[in-house]
Amino acid sequence: MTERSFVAIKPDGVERKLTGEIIKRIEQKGFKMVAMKFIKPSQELAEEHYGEHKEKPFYKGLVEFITSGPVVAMVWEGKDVIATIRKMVGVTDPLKSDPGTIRGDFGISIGRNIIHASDKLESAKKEISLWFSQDELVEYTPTLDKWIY
Ligand code: RTP
Ligand code: MG
Repeated sequence: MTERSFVAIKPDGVERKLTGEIIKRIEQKGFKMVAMKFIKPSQELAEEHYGEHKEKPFYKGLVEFITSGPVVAMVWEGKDVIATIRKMVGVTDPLKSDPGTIRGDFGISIGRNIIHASDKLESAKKEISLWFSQDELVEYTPTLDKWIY
Protein backbone atom coordinates (compact mmCIF):
# COMPACT_ATOMS: atom_id res chain seq x y z
CA MET A 1 0.00 0.00 0.00
CA THR A 2 1.28 3.49 -0.79
CA GLU A 3 1.63 5.33 2.48
CA ARG A 4 3.80 7.91 4.24
CA SER A 5 6.33 7.57 7.07
CA PHE A 6 7.83 10.16 9.37
CA VAL A 7 11.60 9.83 9.75
CA ALA A 8 13.94 11.96 11.85
CA ILE A 9 17.72 11.88 12.03
CA LYS A 10 18.33 12.44 15.74
CA PRO A 11 20.89 14.94 17.15
CA ASP A 12 23.58 12.23 17.34
CA GLY A 13 23.07 11.28 13.69
CA VAL A 14 23.30 14.92 12.61
CA GLU A 15 26.36 15.58 14.79
CA ARG A 16 28.10 12.50 13.41
CA LYS A 17 27.43 13.74 9.87
CA LEU A 18 25.33 10.72 8.91
CA THR A 19 22.61 12.87 7.30
CA GLY A 20 23.78 12.35 3.72
CA GLU A 21 24.35 8.62 4.20
CA ILE A 22 20.88 8.08 5.66
CA ILE A 23 19.07 10.13 3.01
CA LYS A 24 21.09 8.32 0.35
CA ARG A 25 19.96 4.92 1.60
CA ILE A 26 16.28 5.86 1.63
CA GLU A 27 16.49 7.58 -1.77
CA GLN A 28 18.31 4.67 -3.34
CA LYS A 29 15.77 2.21 -1.97
CA GLY A 30 13.35 4.05 -4.24
CA PHE A 31 11.12 6.02 -1.91
CA LYS A 32 9.87 9.52 -2.63
CA MET A 33 10.70 12.46 -0.39
CA VAL A 34 7.63 14.53 0.46
CA ALA A 35 9.02 16.92 3.08
CA MET A 36 12.21 17.77 4.93
CA LYS A 37 13.33 20.34 7.49
CA PHE A 38 16.25 21.01 9.83
CA ILE A 39 15.06 22.02 13.29
CA LYS A 40 15.94 22.00 16.96
CA PRO A 41 12.77 20.47 18.45
CA SER A 42 10.99 22.36 21.23
CA GLN A 43 10.27 20.72 24.57
CA GLU A 44 6.55 20.55 23.69
CA LEU A 45 7.18 18.91 20.31
CA ALA A 46 9.53 16.31 21.81
CA GLU A 47 7.16 15.51 24.70
CA GLU A 48 4.27 15.05 22.31
CA HIS A 49 6.33 13.01 19.86
CA TYR A 50 7.43 10.54 22.54
CA GLY A 51 4.14 10.81 24.51
CA GLU A 52 3.61 7.03 24.39
CA HIS A 53 6.71 6.62 26.60
CA LYS A 54 5.66 9.18 29.24
CA GLU A 55 5.64 6.65 32.09
CA LYS A 56 8.91 4.95 31.11
CA PRO A 57 12.08 5.53 33.16
CA PHE A 58 13.99 6.69 30.06
CA TYR A 59 11.38 9.32 29.02
CA LYS A 60 12.98 12.37 30.62
CA GLY A 61 16.44 11.58 29.22
CA LEU A 62 14.95 10.80 25.83
CA VAL A 63 13.17 14.16 25.62
CA GLU A 64 16.28 15.94 26.88
CA PHE A 65 18.37 14.27 24.21
CA ILE A 66 16.02 14.88 21.29
CA THR A 67 15.84 18.60 22.18
CA SER A 68 19.62 18.90 22.66
CA GLY A 69 20.44 19.73 19.05
CA PRO A 70 19.11 19.91 15.52
CA VAL A 71 17.33 17.02 13.85
CA VAL A 72 16.53 16.40 10.18
CA ALA A 73 12.79 15.71 10.02
CA MET A 74 11.43 14.10 6.87
CA VAL A 75 8.38 12.51 5.29
CA TRP A 76 8.89 9.65 2.84
CA GLU A 77 6.27 8.05 0.61
CA GLY A 78 5.97 4.69 -1.13
CA LYS A 79 4.68 1.15 -1.06
CA ASP A 80 4.90 -0.27 2.49
CA VAL A 81 7.33 2.54 3.34
CA ILE A 82 6.63 2.35 7.10
CA ALA A 83 7.66 -1.29 7.62
CA THR A 84 10.42 -1.07 5.02
CA ILE A 85 12.16 1.91 6.63
CA ARG A 86 11.82 0.28 10.08
CA LYS A 87 13.63 -2.72 8.58
CA MET A 88 16.33 -0.47 7.11
CA VAL A 89 16.70 1.25 10.52
CA GLY A 90 17.13 -1.94 12.60
CA VAL A 91 15.83 -2.66 16.10
CA THR A 92 15.87 -0.17 18.99
CA ASP A 93 19.17 -1.38 20.47
CA PRO A 94 21.96 -0.85 17.91
CA LEU A 95 23.94 -3.74 19.38
CA LYS A 96 21.06 -6.06 18.48
CA SER A 97 20.55 -4.54 15.03
CA ASP A 98 21.78 -6.53 12.07
CA PRO A 99 24.76 -5.25 10.07
CA GLY A 100 23.39 -3.57 6.95
CA THR A 101 20.81 -1.63 8.95
CA ILE A 102 21.40 2.02 9.89
CA ARG A 103 21.58 1.34 13.64
CA GLY A 104 23.50 -1.91 13.06
CA ASP A 105 26.11 -0.16 10.93
CA PHE A 106 26.55 3.08 12.86
CA GLY A 107 25.28 2.75 16.45
CA ILE A 108 26.32 1.32 19.79
CA SER A 109 24.02 2.84 22.42
CA ILE A 110 20.23 2.49 22.77
CA GLY A 111 20.00 6.14 23.87
CA ARG A 112 21.99 7.30 20.84
CA ASN A 113 20.44 5.24 18.07
CA ILE A 114 20.74 7.84 15.28
CA ILE A 115 17.31 7.76 13.69
CA HIS A 116 13.58 7.62 14.37
CA ALA A 117 11.04 6.09 12.01
CA SER A 118 7.27 5.67 12.44
CA ASP A 119 6.33 2.18 13.64
CA LYS A 120 2.81 1.94 12.18
CA LEU A 121 0.30 3.82 10.04
CA GLU A 122 -1.48 5.41 12.98
CA SER A 123 1.78 6.79 14.46
CA ALA A 124 2.95 7.96 11.03
CA LYS A 125 -0.21 10.05 10.56
CA LYS A 126 0.07 11.51 14.04
CA GLU A 127 3.78 12.28 13.70
CA ILE A 128 3.50 13.84 10.22
CA SER A 129 0.81 16.25 11.38
CA LEU A 130 2.76 17.00 14.56
CA TRP A 131 6.01 17.90 12.77
CA PHE A 132 4.72 19.36 9.50
CA SER A 133 1.98 21.71 8.38
CA GLN A 134 -0.10 20.71 5.37
CA ASP A 135 1.67 23.20 3.06
CA GLU A 136 5.09 21.76 3.93
CA LEU A 137 4.09 18.41 2.39
CA VAL A 138 5.12 18.90 -1.22
CA GLU A 139 2.86 17.53 -3.95
CA TYR A 140 4.66 16.51 -7.14
CA THR A 141 4.74 13.72 -9.68
CA PRO A 142 8.15 12.45 -10.78
CA THR A 143 8.48 12.64 -14.54
CA LEU A 144 10.78 9.60 -14.78
CA ASP A 145 9.64 6.06 -15.46
CA LYS A 146 6.45 5.07 -13.71
CA TRP A 147 8.16 2.43 -11.52
CA ILE A 148 10.27 5.05 -9.75
CA TYR A 149 8.39 6.74 -6.93
P1 RTP B 1 12.15 5.53 17.90
O1 RTP B 1 10.72 5.68 18.41
O2 RTP B 1 13.07 6.60 18.41
O3 RTP B 1 12.15 5.39 16.42
O4 RTP B 1 12.75 4.16 18.46
P2 RTP B 1 12.05 2.74 18.57
O5 RTP B 1 10.66 2.79 17.99
O6 RTP B 1 13.00 1.74 18.01
O7 RTP B 1 11.99 2.52 20.14
P3 RTP B 1 10.89 2.99 21.19
O8 RTP B 1 10.49 1.83 22.00
O9 RTP B 1 9.80 3.78 20.52
O10 RTP B 1 11.74 3.96 22.13
C1 RTP B 1 11.98 5.30 21.79
C2 RTP B 1 13.43 5.64 22.09
O11 RTP B 1 13.62 5.59 23.50
C3 RTP B 1 14.94 5.17 23.77
N1 RTP B 1 14.88 3.99 24.63
N2 RTP B 1 15.68 3.82 25.65
N3 RTP B 1 15.65 0.89 27.74
C4 RTP B 1 16.04 2.09 27.35
O12 RTP B 1 16.91 2.71 27.89
C5 RTP B 1 15.36 2.64 26.19
N4 RTP B 1 14.36 2.09 25.53
C6 RTP B 1 14.06 2.94 24.54
C7 RTP B 1 15.60 4.81 22.47
O13 RTP B 1 16.45 5.87 22.09
C8 RTP B 1 14.43 4.66 21.52
O14 RTP B 1 14.82 4.98 20.19
MG1 MG C 1 9.21 4.24 18.57
